[in-house]
Amino acid sequence: MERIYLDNNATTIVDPMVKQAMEPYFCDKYGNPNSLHSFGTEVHPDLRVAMNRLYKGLNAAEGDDILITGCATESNNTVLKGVYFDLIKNGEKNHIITTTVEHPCVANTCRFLESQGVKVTYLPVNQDARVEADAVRHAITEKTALVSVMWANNETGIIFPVKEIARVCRDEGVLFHTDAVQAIGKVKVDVQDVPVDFLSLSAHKFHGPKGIGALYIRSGLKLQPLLHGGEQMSGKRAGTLNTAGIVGMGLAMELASDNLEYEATEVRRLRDRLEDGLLKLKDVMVLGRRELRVPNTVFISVRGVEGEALLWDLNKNGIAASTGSACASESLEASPVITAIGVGAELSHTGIRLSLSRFTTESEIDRALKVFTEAVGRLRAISASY
Ligand code: C6P
Repeated sequence: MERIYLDNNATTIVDPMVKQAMEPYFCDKYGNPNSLHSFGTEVHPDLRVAMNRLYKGLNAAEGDDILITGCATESNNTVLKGVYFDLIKNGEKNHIITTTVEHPCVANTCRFLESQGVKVTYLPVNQDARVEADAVRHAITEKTALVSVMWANNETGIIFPVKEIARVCRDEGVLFHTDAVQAIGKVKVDVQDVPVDFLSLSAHKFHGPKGIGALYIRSGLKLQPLLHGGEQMSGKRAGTLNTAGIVGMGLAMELASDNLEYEATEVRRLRDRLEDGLLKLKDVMVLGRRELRVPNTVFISVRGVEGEALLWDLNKNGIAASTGSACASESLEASPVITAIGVGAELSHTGIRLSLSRFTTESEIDRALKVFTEAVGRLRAISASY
């Protein structure tokens, strides 16, 4: 049976060009970039190319920093804990503002910081499933050290008004961090246009490899390192550099930028085709207005059908989707994001996230639609609540 992958917000296929570009760094150019001999130094030009691609992809300025990390989870931890050690622990400030719909690597780090005495405000989302800049402005006090609001939500695909929020933070003299994991490769992410102070990303969400991410840090800002050790990355993040990963992430970033137009037109067209087809089913609800979402994501609640049951049926018939974020897939609780959006208890367990990529084809969408429709019919026929 042909399998169809519609879970690209969990992870993406590595672009074959990225895979090929990474290949030499395993058995040929395998030197440690910090070694002084030729095995180490021969990879320096390749790392420079990769770093330039990251700078270009984000439109970062020369003086800005891009720290290489192991993943976005590490990037987000670095910002939140770095700000805690730099500005909160022994300083005047004691307050962080975030939202109720962040990924667990922000939410749970905030909870940890609360256990250390930090005051955290979790801003609720409005009927559009977003947090507006005014709500951020009202929450800022003279004690606020940092605002952390995601660029786009991983479960709903909703894009947050990060440009306005960044401006508010600038006006108020508060640092602004955004988790842009689900925005890179889907919409333009430009750190000159959106004046963020810190921005997190993960390569495997935009057809790069797993185990490599980055943290953008605006020029002039410093953060306590999360990982202490050697002098790699000028001591800002210790640990031997993942040469293959950096090369792969650099190329993946360039390809993501090159494909933004395709994403905005063709991926969006396929997502809309899928969504329009799903909306023909009776008693379904799609979360969030289309124009506010990244082009690849649809989150749909199907009345009378448990999300897990639908996921199981879809998987049995070759369709890979998810009920929410992959890292919470073992929990039978309703997703905190979906609960925060306030769809009501009846619908909170019925959601399915379908997420496309530039590798998704029209025939895959048509087959997925057919399988989904049949699965809903089967499950509703045996549902006690429908
Ligand atoms: N979300 C999902 O299914 P890592 O695992 O560190 O590469 O990325 C973490 C992460 C951080 N922020 C956002 C907005 C994310 O979506 C993710 C990963 C996946 O939604 C896996 S849980």
